[in-house]
Amino acid sequence: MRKEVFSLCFMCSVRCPIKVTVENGQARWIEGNPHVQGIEGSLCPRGSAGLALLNDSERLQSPMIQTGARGSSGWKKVSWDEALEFTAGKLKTIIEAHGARSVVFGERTNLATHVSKTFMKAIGSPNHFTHDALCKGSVNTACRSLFGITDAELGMDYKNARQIIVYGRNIFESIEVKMVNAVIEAMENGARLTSIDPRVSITSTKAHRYWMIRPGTDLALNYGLMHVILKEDLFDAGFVDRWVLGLRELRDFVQPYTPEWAEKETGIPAGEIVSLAREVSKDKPGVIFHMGYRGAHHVNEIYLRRSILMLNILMGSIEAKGGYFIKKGPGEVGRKAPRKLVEQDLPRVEATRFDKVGTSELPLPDASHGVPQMLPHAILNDDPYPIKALIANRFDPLMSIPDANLTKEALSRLDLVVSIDINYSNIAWYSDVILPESIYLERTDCVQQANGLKPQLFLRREAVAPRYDTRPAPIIIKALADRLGVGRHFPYESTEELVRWQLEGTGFTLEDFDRKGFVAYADKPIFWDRKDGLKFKTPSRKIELVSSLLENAGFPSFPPYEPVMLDAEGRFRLTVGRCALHTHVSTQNNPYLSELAPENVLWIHTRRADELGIRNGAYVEVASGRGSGKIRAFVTDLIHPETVFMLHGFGHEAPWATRCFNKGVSDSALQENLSDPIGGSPALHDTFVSVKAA
Ligand SMILES: Nc1nc2c(c(=O)[nH]1)N[C@H]1C(S)=C(S)[C@@H](COP(=O)(O)OP(=O)(O)OC[C@H]3O[C@@H](n4cnc5c(=O)[nH]c(N)nc54)[C@H](O)[C@@H]3O)O[C@H]1N2
Ligand SMILES: Nc1nc2c(c(=O)[nH]1)N[C@H]1C(S)=C(S)[C@@H](COP(=O)(O)OP(=O)(O)OC[C@H]3O[C@@H](n4cnc5c(=O)[nH]c(N)nc54)[C@H](O)[C@@H]3O)O[C@H]1N2
Ligand code: SF4
Ligand SMILES: [Mo]
Repeated sequence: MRKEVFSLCFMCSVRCPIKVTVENGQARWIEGNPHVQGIEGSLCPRGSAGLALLNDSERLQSPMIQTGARGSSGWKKVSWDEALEFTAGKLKTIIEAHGARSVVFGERTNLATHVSKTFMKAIGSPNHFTHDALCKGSVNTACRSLFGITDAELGMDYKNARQIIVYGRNIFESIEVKMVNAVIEAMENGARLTSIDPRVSITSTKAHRYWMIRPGTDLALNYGLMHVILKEDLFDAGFVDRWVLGLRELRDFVQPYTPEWAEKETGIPAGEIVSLAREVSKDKPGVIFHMGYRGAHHVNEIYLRRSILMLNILMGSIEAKGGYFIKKGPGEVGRKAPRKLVEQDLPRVEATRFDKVGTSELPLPDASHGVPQMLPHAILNDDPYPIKALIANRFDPLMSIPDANLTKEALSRLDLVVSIDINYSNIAWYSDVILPESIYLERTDCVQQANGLKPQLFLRREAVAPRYDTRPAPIIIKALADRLGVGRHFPYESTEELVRWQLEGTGFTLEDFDRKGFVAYADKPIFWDRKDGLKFKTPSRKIELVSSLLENAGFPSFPPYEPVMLDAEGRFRLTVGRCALHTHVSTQNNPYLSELAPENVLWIHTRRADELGIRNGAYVEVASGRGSGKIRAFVTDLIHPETVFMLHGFGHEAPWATRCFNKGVSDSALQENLSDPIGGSPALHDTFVSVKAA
């Protein structure tokens, strides 16, 4: 028997719509959902490698309990009952002795995040966090400081853009399939792409204009651009007059930051800065200065992200065709969104969070996500109180929080580490108990509410029965809740039942997704009236360049620029990123992908390599104040001499993931655990490393 199942990819969390062809219960083929505009059959290489994940004999196959020391191969295969009893028993003991707040649940934001948030509320702990801050916390805070809404509520109309400017946003390698297709379409229609990156990424090779910027100096470039735009009155005066507060203050502030000044800091010729400002202003408002996806580079990250957004504001490219738009939800057309479990009437949890978000120490990061990189500090210092247990779901703190050695030391203090995962990830390997999740092709998931110009709902559907003894996370979490006496908040036995509960009141049914894989609340794009209809959520209801959010918390809206210094010892700034063949730390053991990209290499400039006697392809030792490793050198002119670059996600430590075990170096082993204390992101590019021939 042959069937086609519409679902959602989860080889990364972009969640592209897919169509899975299933024959006699076996998945045979995956392609992009042909009915979805902007996807039309396309998929990225990782999406195609989903079949290899499904058939992978090295992924997690049953619940496991560690019988030896943590991080040893003393794993015992156990039944679900035994694993759940063990986990719930330990949690009960910990909660009785130290209170519910001593339990932390961390996860990559996913469709079932409302389930785990409900679990934490039900047991009475404030300590749920998502990965969000690690990725783009400072982008989130920057958006709230200007518009009163988060980055997740903003979209970009790439397809109709005339100018796209990216600051390291590596569109063609750090992939969202819809965005790739839309940018290509825009370029075919004449849009111009400017790529600013200290390294010639694939995106840079496709750009009309490429600037090899000095690493860490993008903020200086933006001050220079704003100087020209304001001096030459190149901005959208109508839009700014109507919607923007603080133009005069911005004008005064950027006055000293001339393009000649910016050239000295960035290495980009003043004349080129002036010409970009003039060129883009001719195409306004169809201009996208990309706010970034991973915005986690420096300790002052929020100011870079604000400056990028301010350039868009000056171009009037907010709620404009070919610019940014505010995403519309079901409420926009008078309809109801799918329900979430957290909307139940649960008692508020008042305790301070482990990361102190919302206190005077970290007042501004988004408390609905938290700040994960604070976890090691909290555990090691019992600050604000003792933490005893961690449940990690679809998240690997050992590779995704900078300074793996520090994180490892912190985890060694915990009484319980639980992972809900699909692979022998580093965190699974260092856990006491593993609760294996069914992979995305084997499970129905919670509804995806996709707000946008047209609000829609998507659904991940079970395409094939689980190959191994695994379960969907909402079922695992409910089983734990039952054992902890809070099961009443989880009114379902299967994820299909949970979806039906979510859809009540929306006017849609589970069966409505069968036809195309999605349902839509509107047929036409909804743009608000730029004259009177824009709804910003700042206190003034306008765009606040002078930000009440920042200033009320005691932070300046426009701090003077501080120059990026060269390292006194001549070391390199470590920069990191992704490639098209891997997802973060998840896919390095995939049978197909590991073959195509088995290890990471260290990009290093030819002159610097020559000085150090390093040859292309030879092993080098790379070391920071926190860790070191051996990695092959990639000697090239295509990177700025002040920086070295490596892919994130290698250097896995679980021996049972044999294809990626010990291959390459983990960036998190080198990086220091530093943060932007205002925005909330870690500063992943503020570590210096030395490099020598190995
Ligand atoms: N050092 C360093 N840290 C970083 C970054 C960096 O570049 N360098 N990048 C940051 C960014 S941008 C992000 S978004 C985060 C991402 O951080 P993470 O979310 O930790 O990374 P992922 O690789 O997406 O997923 C982590 C885990 O999810 C598991 N997994 C995959 N699919 C499933 C599933 O269906 N169910 C379950 N239960 N588990 C699953 C994988 O096996 C893996 O162990 O990391 C951030 N941290
Ligand atoms: N294939 C693939 N696609 C993905 C993901 C994945 O894991 N794999 N993950 C998804 C996620 S969660 C994220 S956050 C996005 C990340 O997507 P992007 O935000 O595009 O980020 P990175 O891949 O981290 O790329 C970082 C780039 O910044 C450059 N860079 C380094 N220092 C500087 C600097 O000082 N200035 C400038 N201008 N550039 C600099 C680096 O050279 C690199 O090219 O990708 C998403 N898409
Ligand atoms: S970008 Fe690739 S891996 Fe990520 S969801 Fe889309 S197809 Fe899957
Ligand atoms: Mo990310």
